[in-house]
Amino acid sequence: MSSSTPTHAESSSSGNSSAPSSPAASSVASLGTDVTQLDQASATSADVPPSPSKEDIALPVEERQAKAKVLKDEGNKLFVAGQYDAAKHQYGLAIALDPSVPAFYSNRAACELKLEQHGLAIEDATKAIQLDSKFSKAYFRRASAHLSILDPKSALPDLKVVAQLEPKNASVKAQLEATVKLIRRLEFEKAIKVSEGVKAADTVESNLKEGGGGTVVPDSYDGPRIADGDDEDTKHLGKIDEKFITDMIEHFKNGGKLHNRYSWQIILGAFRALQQEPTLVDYEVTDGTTIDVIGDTHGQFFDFIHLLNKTGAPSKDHALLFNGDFVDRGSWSVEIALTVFAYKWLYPKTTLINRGNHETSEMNKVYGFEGECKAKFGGDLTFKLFTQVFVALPLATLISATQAPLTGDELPASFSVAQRQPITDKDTGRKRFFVVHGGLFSKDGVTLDDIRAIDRFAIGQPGQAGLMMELLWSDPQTAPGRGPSKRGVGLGFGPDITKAWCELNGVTAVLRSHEVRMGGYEEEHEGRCCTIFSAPNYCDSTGNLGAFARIDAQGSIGWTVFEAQPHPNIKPMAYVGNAMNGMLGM
Ligand SMILES: [Mn+2]
Repeated sequence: MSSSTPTHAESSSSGNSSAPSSPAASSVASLGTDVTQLDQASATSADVPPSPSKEDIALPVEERQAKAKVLKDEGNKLFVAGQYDAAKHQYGLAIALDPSVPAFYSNRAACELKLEQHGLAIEDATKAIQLDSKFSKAYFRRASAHLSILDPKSALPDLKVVAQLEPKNASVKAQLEATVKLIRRLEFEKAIKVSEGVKAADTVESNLKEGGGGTVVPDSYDGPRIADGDDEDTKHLGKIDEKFITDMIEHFKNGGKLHNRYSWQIILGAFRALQQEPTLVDYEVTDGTTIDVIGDTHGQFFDFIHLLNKTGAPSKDHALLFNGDFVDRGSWSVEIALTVFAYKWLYPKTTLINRGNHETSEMNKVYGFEGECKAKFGGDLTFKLFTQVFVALPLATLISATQAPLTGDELPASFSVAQRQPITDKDTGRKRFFVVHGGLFSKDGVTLDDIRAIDRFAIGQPGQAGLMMELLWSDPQTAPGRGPSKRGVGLGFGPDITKAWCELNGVTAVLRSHEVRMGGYEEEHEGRCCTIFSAPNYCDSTGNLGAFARIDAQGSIGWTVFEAQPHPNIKPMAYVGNAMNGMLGM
């Protein structure tokens, strides 16, 4: 068993001093110490609104209404303190006692915007508008929710109403204009996509070869340098090594910029490796090796570096799987993308990357990555290059254990059903983990071969429907069956759906990311669906821990959680225009 198994000192209030000997031991310990966070996290994933006590329901009308107002005031305080789940709970109780007050729904919608439950926010804002057709905040929140899920056309009529109701409000006017501009840009991009001749990667490569387009590094450049490739054919592509990556990370930590030449060489190096990979990557965990699964990091570079110190760098016998959403929101997305891509270039077999819903061109236009690329590289060629490379990212990874699993009494009672009574590969009897950014599907019977058959290059962007969109966007729900998505894109899938899918495909558990969990991770659906989120104190405001999973050759999972780190004073989404930022609730 590996001695480099992660510990979780930062999560432990009981001062755990002895390093656990296996992922199994680590998992038990962190379950023991993270109870508070997990309880909070389950509030995020709860689908059922809260119900007030029988006593409160039995109160006379005026007293019930007074009580509802007190609950709303409590909700307001919690909201200001950044406790959006708890605030949402109080507004829900207020609504249950007095469903006639539009502000209760509108305030709950504000919480749902913060929790990225945009579908629910649209529902609540609509209820508020039905109760009061002149309630401009409710129109504004509904518009914000539509914009957040990239439906600016639906946001536009609401913003026009707000502008009419508040004709002197200059920021509303700016937001209306920003939305009209966004609609034009998205339509323009769609129109030119068809006629796009030369691809960004070809342009960049020929620039490197011919020394044009800003690819010559001046002597005054003081950052790390990539050596030329060994022969005439690869000279312009460069040759990466471990020392360069270490130096680059140090340079980034000190606020340094990498010369565009080297950034382009890194992105192309990753691109060549990614293009070779299938849509569903198979990874076997051989005896004595481990793989770490990392969730959303969202441009939080200083947390990302802290995380890498805990996982260790990828190497021949230690793999890292980045499960999507490493860009957007945080203002160091470029630095994270270049680090991940540099490792992909250096260690293509043990640096694995799944695409997230944010590795997509439309999301990048709204949530900051496009603006960050323009600011840090100049021009729009590098963003186009990233867009092209993101299309090459695999959509999922199947991790297979190679040793017999520990089961039943061999594992502590606190282990999930999924671990103690594992569903295994029918042929080998080994545990397998399906790792994907979002989750499962709107129909039954989807097989691993169906996923392998997705032509990700032909589809390009995930769009509004289909297996690719569902892999990137869907979320688990606590209720059985399937339901509409809380976030308004994709769908919710229940524990029965997960179990049936795992049985059909001989998969022990689905490991996914895509949603904040206060404890950094959460074992849901009896452990058959685990959420892993690796951006602690998400957007500098959520107060959550980050986490990663380590899987060994037997297929046992250990969890490590970690806290947010200090970072230079640059806000999330610093590269998004103010008007748009205000509508996205930042
Ligand atoms: Mn996501």
